[in-house]
Amino acid sequence: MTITSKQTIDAQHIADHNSPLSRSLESDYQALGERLARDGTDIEQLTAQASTFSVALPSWGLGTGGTRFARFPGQGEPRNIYEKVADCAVVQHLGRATPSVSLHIPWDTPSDPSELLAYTNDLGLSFDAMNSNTFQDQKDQAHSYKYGSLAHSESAMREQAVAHNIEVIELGKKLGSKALTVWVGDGSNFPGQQHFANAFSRYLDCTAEIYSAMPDDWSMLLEHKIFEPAFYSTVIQDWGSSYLAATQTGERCKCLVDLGHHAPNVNIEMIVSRLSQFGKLGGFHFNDSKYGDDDLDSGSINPYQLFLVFNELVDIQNTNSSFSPFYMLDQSHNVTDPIESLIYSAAEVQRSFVKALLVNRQKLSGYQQGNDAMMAQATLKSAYNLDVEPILQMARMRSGGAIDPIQSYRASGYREVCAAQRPVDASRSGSGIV
Ligand SMILES: [Mn+2]
Repeated sequence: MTITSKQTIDAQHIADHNSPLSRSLESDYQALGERLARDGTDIEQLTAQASTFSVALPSWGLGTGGTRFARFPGQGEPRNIYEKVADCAVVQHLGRATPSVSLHIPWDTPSDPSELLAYTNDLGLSFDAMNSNTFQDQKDQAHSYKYGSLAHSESAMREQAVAHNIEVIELGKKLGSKALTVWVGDGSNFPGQQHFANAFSRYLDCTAEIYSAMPDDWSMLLEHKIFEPAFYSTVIQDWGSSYLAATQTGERCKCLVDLGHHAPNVNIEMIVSRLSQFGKLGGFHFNDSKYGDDDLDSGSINPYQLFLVFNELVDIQNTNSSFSPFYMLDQSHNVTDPIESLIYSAAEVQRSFVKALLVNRQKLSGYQQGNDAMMAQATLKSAYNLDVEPILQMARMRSGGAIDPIQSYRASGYREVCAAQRPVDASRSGSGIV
């Protein structure tokens, strides 16, 4: 039995699993170190930087997701926020890149915040940005969000939505959070249904009210989305609307970019650059997609795009040391074990970060200045094409994580123990959920 009473992976299990793998890792690491040294790059410095990288886990990402058609629940799914945090701890203890949890309210509202905070800290985790929800109705809610929330035509709905966001801030203060992420489903399904400017004005008024309720050291993150649940127009549709809203609202109100919330083929890395150039890039939600807002695992479809996004983020970091956006995985795990997907995805995001660190920016700048398109793109590709897996493995092992976290997780028997301790909740097994 490798599960402790706190339902996590035993450190000894990880060490035992690492043991037979460490020799080949040392050898691979040395070979990569020699390869990098030829270009004047110190592998130890890269490994240290890889170790500092972190991305938050979404509290809703630990259960099995679904489409609008169906959801097929997995075994041993977490049934409450404590079990979700316990699963987050497993992801972190094995992968060592995900030390915080981003809570969704009211899906994961704790009855006793201080007890949840103590439990979470005890597992070595903290809380990241808080997420409000005014895109669906809750039981016994006075007013419906069917036709919107912060941009609703009626003041009663707007007031209710503002009050909810302020409650989320108050809860977040008790949990040590420093940011509120606001995404609204407001929009319209038919031309003429909604007056674009009036709806945006109502949204801005409400956002200002929420902003004024935030502590001085908090950030407000506005997440835009091109479509869904509204199909014709959304109030915060694109990065332009998001930038206008963030600028209007205040200095600590910034834009959050979710990889899946754009029209097909949009140049997301350029959006990253534009927003940061004007001090308005506040956060990022990582996932991947083939067709729309698919919420597939990060790097599973277009890893080069993920690299190009990090190429911009590293470039920004190099010129602005205070740049520290809120990073979170925002994925729906429909056919995989969510713990495995989150471990793997966090490593994919971390991999893109490390590869972006390898870009020879001096050379790139020279090629850009000289309009050498071929060599400029080849400079990016040479960083992208390098296999940095030994760096990720070494960073994990040195911080107590697993060299091969997925296999270590499978060998631990954690899911089997959860399956026995957490019977399937029949009420959550039928319809799909986004
Ligand atoms: Mn998102």
